[in-house]
Amino acid sequence: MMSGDDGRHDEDEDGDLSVITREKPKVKRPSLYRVLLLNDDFTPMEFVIQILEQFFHKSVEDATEIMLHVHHHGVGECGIYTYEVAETKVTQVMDFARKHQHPLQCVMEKK
Ligand code: TYC
Repeated sequence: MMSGDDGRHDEDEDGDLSVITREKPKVKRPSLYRVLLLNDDFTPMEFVIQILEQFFHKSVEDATEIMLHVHHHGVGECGIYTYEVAETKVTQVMDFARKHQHPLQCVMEKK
């Protein structure tokens, strides 16, 4: 039985404490999230390229390719990150777009 703490102590019939070692190393890969840009009819292409360079560290060439993909297909991937990093990117992009009065939408989805 657990003795009400972290589960690593146990008692035998005499009430003596013993230590139970964990059998499996407790390691978990973090879940990953895609950060996506959505197309709209108003945000300038150059602005989207700037966002991809500034917040996602893309080259002008890669940024242009991603922007055009979004423009033609409606949605495109900017990068794949752990939850907190992805959330930060989405917030940065949405704040920057709002500041410049563009309707650009950025979302995250679990991989
Ligand atoms: N469709 C926009 C235009 O023609 C460009 C654009 C691309 C907007 C990607 C948003 O995520 C986007 N000006």
